[in-house]
Amino acid sequence: MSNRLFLYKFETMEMTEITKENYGLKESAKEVLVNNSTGRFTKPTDNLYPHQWSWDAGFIAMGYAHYNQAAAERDLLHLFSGQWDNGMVPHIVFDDRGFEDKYFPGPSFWKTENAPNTPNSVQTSGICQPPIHATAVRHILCHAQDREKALSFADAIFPRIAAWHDYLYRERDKENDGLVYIRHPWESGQDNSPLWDPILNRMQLDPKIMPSYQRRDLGHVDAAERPTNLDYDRYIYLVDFFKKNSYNEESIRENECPFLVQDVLFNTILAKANRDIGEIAEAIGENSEKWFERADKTSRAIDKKLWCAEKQFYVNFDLNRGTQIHERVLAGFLPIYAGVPSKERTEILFNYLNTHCFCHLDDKCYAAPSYDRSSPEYSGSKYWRGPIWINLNWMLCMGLDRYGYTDYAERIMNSIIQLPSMSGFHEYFDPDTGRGYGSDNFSWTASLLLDVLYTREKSASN
Ligand code: 2M8
Repeated sequence: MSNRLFLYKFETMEMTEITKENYGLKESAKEVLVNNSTGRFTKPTDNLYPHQWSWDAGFIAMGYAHYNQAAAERDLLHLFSGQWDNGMVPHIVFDDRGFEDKYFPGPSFWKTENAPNTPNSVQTSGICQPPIHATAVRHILCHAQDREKALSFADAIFPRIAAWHDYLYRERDKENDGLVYIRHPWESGQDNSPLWDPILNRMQLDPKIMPSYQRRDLGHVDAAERPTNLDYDRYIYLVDFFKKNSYNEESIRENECPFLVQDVLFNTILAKANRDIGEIAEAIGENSEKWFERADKTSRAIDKKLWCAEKQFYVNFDLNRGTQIHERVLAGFLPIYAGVPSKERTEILFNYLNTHCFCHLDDKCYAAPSYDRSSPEYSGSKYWRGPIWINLNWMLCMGLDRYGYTDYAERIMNSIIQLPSMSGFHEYFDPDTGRGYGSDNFSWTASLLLDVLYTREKSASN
């Protein structure tokens, strides 16, 4: 452990106290997951998100993997029960109780049952989210309490994950450059990130064709912490556009989908997941070559097409305009999570991360905010426009560790422990005060905290 870890004092608690508190914290985190479990899957939180979300399921499995392998496997199998015939894993698998009064848009708005390719007995949304699932399955294999069972689970889910990745390369990489596109901000998982402002602002909506709808999220969380109504109009317009195109990828493209983006984070997660499915393939005696080749191809493409030489940062690419989108969001550092950049490029990135714009090691800030705090649009409490998100920081931590920036990685791990113990298991946190925002009892905040605690315990006992 580095000296800095011992020197660094949290605002309210020292490291020794954090260690003492770990047991209680672990039990509280497990309780969050127990309370969010429906018996068939674990929802992100009660009320605000009453269904199963795709990348949440992956992050939730990372925590379960250490102590409740059965729940990790159950959740992923439940998610894949909603997989479409074309391989797409939908971003929401709806609870069959519908909960239309709690969550919008629910199954009656998506109406995916009218589209070809959708599963018969499970209701789902018609878009996807970042493909973290192979990484979650590898995590289960690495931390299995019952290795035999984990191998047979991996064997069973392997063809489904393979079909999911095949879908992405077949349907979403039309330029065959190794980068897949997303077609809705929700597909990125970073819903109202400033990344999407230029495209959403360009969308002129015709009120005559806008469907009427009622937001439900504002009944659970303060409007100041959620996307605006203007954002929501665009989200819903896009869903309606997909529905009118029968969720057919080709016609969505041919009819000029206004939102087509090669997103850094989505492709980074895909590159890493390809490597992980390659390792799963090796563990179960399948051919791994194709997956490692895809990992390399996507990594090279991120490093080439999504690197902005002028800004010295990774940025998104707007396929409709044929231009990069220059926004300084935390996701721009995350190619380090998939081992994409060279050491030299990583040093450039680190020198920017380690400033007041994000979080300087000598500052009294918590983990890294989701958006450059020197930007005029930055807000410490508004959803994906500044607050700390535990999942992004967890990936950042893996990346920093991989390139040897261990002091910073430990600092982030400490914050992943500190923030929930100080403010509760919130969805996101203010980078300066550590105050929690959004929903409370949020599953991936709890599960990734559990992952950090168990991983630390294991490395201390080795
Ligand atoms: C948020 O997104 C959903 C739409 O998918 C919403 O606001 O209704 C995002 O934070 C997303 O990343 C997350 O997966 C989802 C559930 O936690 O909530």
